Amino acid sequence: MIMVTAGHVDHGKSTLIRALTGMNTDRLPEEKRRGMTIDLGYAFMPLRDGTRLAFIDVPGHEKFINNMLVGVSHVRHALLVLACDDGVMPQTREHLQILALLPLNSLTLVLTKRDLVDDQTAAKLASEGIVLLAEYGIEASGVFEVCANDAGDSGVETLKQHILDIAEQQSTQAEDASSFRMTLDRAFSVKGAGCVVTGTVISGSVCIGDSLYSSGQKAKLRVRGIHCQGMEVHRALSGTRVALNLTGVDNHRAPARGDWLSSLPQAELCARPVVQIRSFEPLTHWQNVHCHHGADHTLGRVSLLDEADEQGRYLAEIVLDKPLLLCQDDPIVLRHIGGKQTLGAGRVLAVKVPNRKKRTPERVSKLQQLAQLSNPVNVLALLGQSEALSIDEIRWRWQLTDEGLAAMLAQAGLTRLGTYGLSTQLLEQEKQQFIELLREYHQQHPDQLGLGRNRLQRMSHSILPNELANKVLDSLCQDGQMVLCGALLQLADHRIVLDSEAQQCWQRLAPWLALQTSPVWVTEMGEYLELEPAKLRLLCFQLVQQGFITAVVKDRYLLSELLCHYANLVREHVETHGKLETAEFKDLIGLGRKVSIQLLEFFDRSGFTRRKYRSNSREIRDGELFYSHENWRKNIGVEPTQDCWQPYPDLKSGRLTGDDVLPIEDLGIVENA
Ligand SMILES: Nc1nc2c(ncn2[C@@H]2O[C@H](COP(=O)(O)OP(=O)(O)OP(=O)(O)O)[C@@H](O)[C@H]2O)c(=O)[nH]1
Ligand SMILES: [Mg+2]
Repeated sequence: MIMVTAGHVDHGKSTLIRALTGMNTDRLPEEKRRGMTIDLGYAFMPLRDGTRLAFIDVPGHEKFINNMLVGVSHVRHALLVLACDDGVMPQTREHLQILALLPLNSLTLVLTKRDLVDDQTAAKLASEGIVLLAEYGIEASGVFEVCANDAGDSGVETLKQHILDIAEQQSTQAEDASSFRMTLDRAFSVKGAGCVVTGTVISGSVCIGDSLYSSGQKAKLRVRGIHCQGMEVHRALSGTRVALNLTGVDNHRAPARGDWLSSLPQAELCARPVVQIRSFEPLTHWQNVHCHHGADHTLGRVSLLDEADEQGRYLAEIVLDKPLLLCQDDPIVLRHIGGKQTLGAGRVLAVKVPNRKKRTPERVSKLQQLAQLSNPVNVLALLGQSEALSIDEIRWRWQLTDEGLAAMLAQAGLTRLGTYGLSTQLLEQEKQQFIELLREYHQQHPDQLGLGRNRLQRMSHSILPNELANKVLDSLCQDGQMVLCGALLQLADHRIVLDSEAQQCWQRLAPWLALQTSPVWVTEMGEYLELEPAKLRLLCFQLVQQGFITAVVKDRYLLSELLCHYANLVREHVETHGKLETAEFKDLIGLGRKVSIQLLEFFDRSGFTRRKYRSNSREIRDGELFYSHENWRKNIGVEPTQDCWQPYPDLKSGRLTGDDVLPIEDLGIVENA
């Protein structure tokens, strides 16, 4: 457990910590000389169970408020110190404001310098203090009067017992669900040990030997030693102060205050977080502010997304000068640009923001909904309804271990698909959308096999990222709702048909083609059928798609059946001779050299054969291709007839039926298929 002090300058914070722990928190020579705290000081007190409590002593002077902010970030227990002879002063109020913005578990009011005033003044101040706390909606867990200068003061002893009681109620059990994350407030070099960093463990735990990511370092750092609450340990848990001895530090850029250490790979820095701001005074749009996040600090501007609600809370995007490493619900304390007063604090709601349509009523209302939720499970469930979140993003935003991630996804009702998580409803909705689109497409283009994945995704304007959309389509294929035909997706019940005109042409063309000994040019086909070029092209396109004919080169076709026959010859030849020379192929098929080369190159392009490097011989690459296979009819969805058949290869390689087959509108270059 960690407890932080707060209060006006010279109100006796450091003296109180010394009385409680016997340790002097003012360690810098400058602090000793001036008799005031400048930077954070640390001290430890043994607890009843043998563990230790850490105190962070903060400076009270307004000039050092930045250091105070570093000290209080992520601390859950505070001692508000009020000097009896001085009363409530500006920094008492300011520190209290800052504490009020943080999710504190306990705040204890301590009236110091009790020896300097009478009972009546002390009683008056105590009630004043309680009223002040109430102004910020805080109830003190106890009010104590001490004279910290006096070694045997009973007030100090009573306070000590109170602190021990609070510590006893806090459980510091290891949270297996959260991964390690820590903000650095100091980094220095120790002779013989090397780099040592100190800070507060915000979540998870760290062990000796762990490798950690650092926001200020490229390489991972290894933990060589750990001091937790001032004692050497093997493992440190969240809610404690630790000093880590690290190895692997880049000498060009030593770790520094404001850096983050984490066991998860760190997410991208965020330059425009969306936050819910609780503010003490009205904010204006585009107001300049100081932003304090953990031990990090930057300037920013508040871009308001809505009006303040009854409790003075705004939704806003903060446009940061320097991007910060943020997680969900992280607090960002906002101070006036002049540095004179605290404005409020923002709670991070979103780290990825759209560039446009930021203030649409739907978006604002969704953010408002999000801001109402405090339980991370509910937040994730809400987000998962309208978007697919990457697993890495979920992991980082809520700092989850593998166990924590699985539990959180299950509780939020999210399905994991590949590297994404999304709600079951959203998944169903997307599946239905794909099916509907494909159905519509089949209705409009009954002569087409179907749509390529990318085209279907583009047409659906799917909110899913490509990778995830592919997974959804895969699962639709696995469920048997869609069928993958080459590279084209079609609904399982889709059957393509040749229109009656094409059917008639094909019936005339098929016997003629069967008589041709070599591939025919499209012009020859045109002369035979007496068809105008546009119609002929459409016919060829349909016939290629159905697998009746195949284009060896642009505008030159042969029956797919004949192609399979040639493929069989190649297969047999290579089986017996180990390779096939171009000249041998020419003799095998009994055609000219030019067309033989065209055929062989077609086989190469299809992945059936491979031409050996700097040689005229070929070997088989994928022997499965170009088999005349009975099953093709089922795949292609055309009822078997005597004169129609589709070689298996096209379905497998997808070369002729894939996305590279151009849509029917581009008929001019269709033959390229
Ligand atoms: N008489 C009396 N003097 C006290 C008591 N507590 C602190 N002082 C004196 O008050 C002065 C300031 O005390 P510090 O503990 O340095 O005050 P601080 O709040 O830490 O000050 P900053 O760190 O600069 O904000 C010192 O001279 C202390 O001796 C007390 O209970 N009684
Ligand atoms: Mg001090």
